[in-house]
Amino acid sequence: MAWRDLREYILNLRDSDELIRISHPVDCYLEAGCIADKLVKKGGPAIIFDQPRLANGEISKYPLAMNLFGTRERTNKALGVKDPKEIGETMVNLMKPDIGGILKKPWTGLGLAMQGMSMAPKKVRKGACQAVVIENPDMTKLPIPTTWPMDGGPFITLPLVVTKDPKTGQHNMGMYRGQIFGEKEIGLHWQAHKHAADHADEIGKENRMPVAICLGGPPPVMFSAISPLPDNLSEYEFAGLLNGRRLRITKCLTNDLWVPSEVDFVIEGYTIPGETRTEGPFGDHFGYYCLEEEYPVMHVTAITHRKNPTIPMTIVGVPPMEDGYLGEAIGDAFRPVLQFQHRDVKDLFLPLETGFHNLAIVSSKQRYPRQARKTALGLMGAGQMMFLKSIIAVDEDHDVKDLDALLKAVDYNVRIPEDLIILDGMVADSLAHASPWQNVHSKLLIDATTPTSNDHRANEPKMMGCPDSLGVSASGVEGVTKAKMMASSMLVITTNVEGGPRPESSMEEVNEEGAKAQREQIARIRDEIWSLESAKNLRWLFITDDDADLDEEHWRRRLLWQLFCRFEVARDFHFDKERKRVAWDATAPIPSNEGPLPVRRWPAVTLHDPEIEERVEKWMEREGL
Ligand SMILES: Cc1cc2nc3c(=O)[nH]c(=O)nc-3n(C[C@H](O)[C@H](O)[C@H](O)COP(=O)(O)O)c2cc1C
Ligand SMILES: [Mn+2]
Repeated sequence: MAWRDLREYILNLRDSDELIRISHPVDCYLEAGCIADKLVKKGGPAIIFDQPRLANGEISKYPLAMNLFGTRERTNKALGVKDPKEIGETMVNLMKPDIGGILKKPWTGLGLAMQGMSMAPKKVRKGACQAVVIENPDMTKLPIPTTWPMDGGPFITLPLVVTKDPKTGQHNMGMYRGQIFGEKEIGLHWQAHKHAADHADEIGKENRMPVAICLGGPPPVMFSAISPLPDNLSEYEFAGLLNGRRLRITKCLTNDLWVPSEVDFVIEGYTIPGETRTEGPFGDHFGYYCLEEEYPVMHVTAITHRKNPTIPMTIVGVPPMEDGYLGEAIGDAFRPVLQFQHRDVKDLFLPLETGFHNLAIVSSKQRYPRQARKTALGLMGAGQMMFLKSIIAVDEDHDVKDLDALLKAVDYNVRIPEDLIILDGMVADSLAHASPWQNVHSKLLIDATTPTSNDHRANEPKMMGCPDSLGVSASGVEGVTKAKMMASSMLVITTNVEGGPRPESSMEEVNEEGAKAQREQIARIRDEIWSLESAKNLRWLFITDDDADLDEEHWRRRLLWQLFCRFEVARDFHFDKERKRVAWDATAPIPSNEGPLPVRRWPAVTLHDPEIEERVEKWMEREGL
């Protein structure tokens, strides 16, 4: 079904018992976010705070909604699909009309044409979003949550940021968070690789750049803003396609941008080329606070809204979180498109535990030798997959979502060093705090496929594993807190790095002495384990901090997060002398410039304020949530 606006979706959630409303005051500062986090972790309902309390103690006039897309089912409902792959299949059909088929059965072509037509946005003179014009625009009056204790302030976490290409006039709508700096200033976190940053670069030094931030609106419009669309497809067209209904757009009052008419709020303004301000810290979806950086500032010139608006927001942090469901839906929706462009991709999975960009598992056709590697390399250059840190290629019939199967494939098939390909000095996500330089890191391709029968490596002898007793011997090594065999050639150990970064605080200053001691400690533990008699065939040694408990129920999910978020390929991946074994150091590193590669500031993990968390948990218990 097509959603006219956010209200219609919210009413639907209410009618299907997927929504709770809270009528007592709840603080936008930390409390609302904590409640939303607890709910999403339980697969709980969406929530509307009818009395969000602002920083100055006043109750905001506008309700705040959170967790609107916090389960797989709700995300599908918002998108109007049973499975997001339907979206990709429609796109592929539009990309390759089957002319022969259409000639035989012309009505099939009609459906396509209708879908194509729903893509063109429609200009309307007055949008619902302009029903009310706020007299003296003041961002601090909107219920915008501060979600984590060390955040630099309140952040708009579900903004639809509209800009236009200064040359072609084509509009772009991207979700880039906005930090509230004051009544009329908002930090705009568009990363260098994104379309809005491209527009900002092209505008030239003399001209102000018009910007609008929309909030709310029909869910498919919101989804469109996060979709990794090709450069030549506008989010407005895609929103029409998704919603099966042409997107209505309306001209802003104080600049010449056109914005979706049915959104709940529009914040209009401009940026001044060259003007930046320190943005952050912000607890982000890797489960860490994003490092502070310079970003442009938006100056607000008008705020308008529809009648009875709702402001939707989200909280991101240690996965699983709401954005994880959105990300999974993106993965499912765009897989058919990717497969259309990359014919060898059988399936692809980006586990939400690793923050998506840190790991992809791709199953590939492998008709000729090394085809899977070619596939994986192709993906690393495909759109936003440029941000990937590591990619594991597996056989065609491999279930990419099956973690046990993955461990088995790596254990049985990966020969070291032949099956490890390291690409140095590549594009990194701006959020990748483990990367040695901002926006630059190394990538790891692990080929875990079975060689084809015509590969010169086809008949290599089976590799040996280690005895189970290795786990016990490794626990005896000084400095090892716990050790566990993960597969016959894989061991994980945890350790405590004296003076190392702690989850609850960031480390801003370099500490060369501490960093050197850490490197020596890891090297010693690694070498002692490697020298154990039973470790001869230990191809993989994972080392991480002991804030991960290997005996805890969900230890594998936790480990996945820790191994991929605390690790930089070029710095933390070590081969033994014969290059037959590797150690993967995922201990949080102490900042330093004198090691083999720099470690920048190291951020804290997103953790709730303990007092607020306790209060929220008690309240939830009382409410039976
Ligand atoms: C909740 C959420 C928050 C996001 N925040 C940011 C952000 O602050 N900066 C950014 O560059 N991308 C952010 N993204 C990712 C972009 O929205 C995404 O890459 C989008 O495709 C960019 O659009 P563009 O290709 O038109 O630039 C966020 C995504 C989600 C789901
Ligand atoms: Mn775009």
